[in-house]
Amino acid sequence: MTDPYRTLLPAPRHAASAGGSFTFGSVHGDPALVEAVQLLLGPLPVAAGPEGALSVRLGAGGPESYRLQVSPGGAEIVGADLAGVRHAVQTLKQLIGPAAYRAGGRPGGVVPCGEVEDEPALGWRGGMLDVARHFLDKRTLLRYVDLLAMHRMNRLHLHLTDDQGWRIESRKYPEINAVATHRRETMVGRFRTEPTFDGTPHGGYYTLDDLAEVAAYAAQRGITVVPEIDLPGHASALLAAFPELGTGADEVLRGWGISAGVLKPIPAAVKLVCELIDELLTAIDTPYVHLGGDECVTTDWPGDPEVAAHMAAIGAEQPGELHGWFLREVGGHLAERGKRMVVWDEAFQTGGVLPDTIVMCWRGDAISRQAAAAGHDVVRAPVYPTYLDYDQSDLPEEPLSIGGPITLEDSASFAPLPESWTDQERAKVLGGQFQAWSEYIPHERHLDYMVFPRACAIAEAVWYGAPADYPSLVERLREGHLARLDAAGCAYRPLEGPLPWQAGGTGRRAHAPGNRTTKERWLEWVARLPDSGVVAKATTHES
Ligand code: TNX
Repeated sequence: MTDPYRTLLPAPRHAASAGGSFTFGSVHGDPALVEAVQLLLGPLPVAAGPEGALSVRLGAGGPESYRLQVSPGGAEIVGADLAGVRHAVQTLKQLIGPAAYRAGGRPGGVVPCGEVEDEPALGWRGGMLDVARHFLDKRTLLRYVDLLAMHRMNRLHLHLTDDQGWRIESRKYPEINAVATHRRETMVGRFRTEPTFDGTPHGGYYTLDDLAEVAAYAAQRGITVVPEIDLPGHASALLAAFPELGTGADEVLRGWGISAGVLKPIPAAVKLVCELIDELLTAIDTPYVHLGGDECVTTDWPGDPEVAAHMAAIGAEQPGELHGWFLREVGGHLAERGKRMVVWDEAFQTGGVLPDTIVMCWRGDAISRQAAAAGHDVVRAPVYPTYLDYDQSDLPEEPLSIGGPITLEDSASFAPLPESWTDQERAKVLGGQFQAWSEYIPHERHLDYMVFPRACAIAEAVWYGAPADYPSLVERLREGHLARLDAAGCAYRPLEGPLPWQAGGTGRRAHAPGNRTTKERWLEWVARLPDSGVVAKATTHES
């Protein structure tokens, strides 16, 4: 059997096996730490002393660091903090083997002897799930919390609203639940000119109680939920409930792309959004709220009398300034509640930021570096290679996706802290995350296929702050980690390619190689951005 200390993923900074093994069935330590261990390992009985038990305590070390020592007479976890203790338990589970991920077993197990010392390079390590384009059941979110925690990640970014659906209950405005949370039907395949639709309604939303449950479950596993309300663009769903507050949309969108459905940047819209955020914050206890700010079509704004009047009132000359104004207003509301706003990088260019705003950079290294150089904390989310909605290979069996490919090797090459940057710029990088946009990810099983194992590579890159060693990553997946994912019930993509039932076939899910975003097309587009005004986009991707 392969030495499990050699297949840990993310690979710890130091791991070494010794001979022999330790069989444990009890835990000892401070009650709060014992409780954290039991939550992750199951209801282990509490031992009177450390001998023969898994003992746990706090000790010195950097944030989230831990030491795990396993010898025949016992195992000891020393975490610098609660997060470090949890990471140690996740490492221990990997050492126990796949059985540790199966439900219904006895807590505890046999662990080979050895030691691990470990510490993350970056404090923001996460994944984004787009639950707006296709709704994911609450239980799926709970399962993704477990999958992220397994990879020692600590952020679950939920993209909760977009043109195609609003996924947050409002008790104050029930018309949102009634209207904004579902669409009549969904576009079939990829199109440019003449879309066809499936005729099947799609929708769903989380009650505030559901969101509170997900956030609490995540917090118990060391994961902070970062909710996103994407504004003022990507707002068609909200506008279906409040048409008077927007331009360019009157229904929850059925197709994809950049839509003209945007909120008017006026005080009445700010007021509504702040009320909705206050409701959301009753459910989710988080230091961060993501306000979106991406892909906003501002071309209809000057022609709208209310917007024009407001432009004049605040002395704005360009519609782009209103984009910044709107986000700063809502951001100020968040600041009053002690929350930091997070925005996509367009908002950095339009001035839609406050000094402590976190800029989540999706359009590549150059914009990330500019935001860091301007003194903003930055979260790295570059399309290439963290967008896991793109194909994983050029195999014709790959199912329909938005573009690609972004291979496992590409994801492993993710450099969150580029060497060409100055130390000061690198110091502004909080971390990075993968993105699972869901236009072409209709359900949980396909989400697993798209996200894993590329998320394993991203998890390793953000843990180290440097690209993963690809040959070693592949070896560890083959020799140990894929079996853990199997046991956890994760329907990942095998390294060789899709299983027969994961392939696109020749029907609606057929690979569409001629009609995709390729890396070349995407890089060309990004290169034109600095001169394009960015935030204003007059046309859509596809329609
Ligand atoms: C760009 S990234 C978007 C999303 C799409 C995604 C598809 C960003 C801030 N906007 O609306 O879903 O591309 O890959």
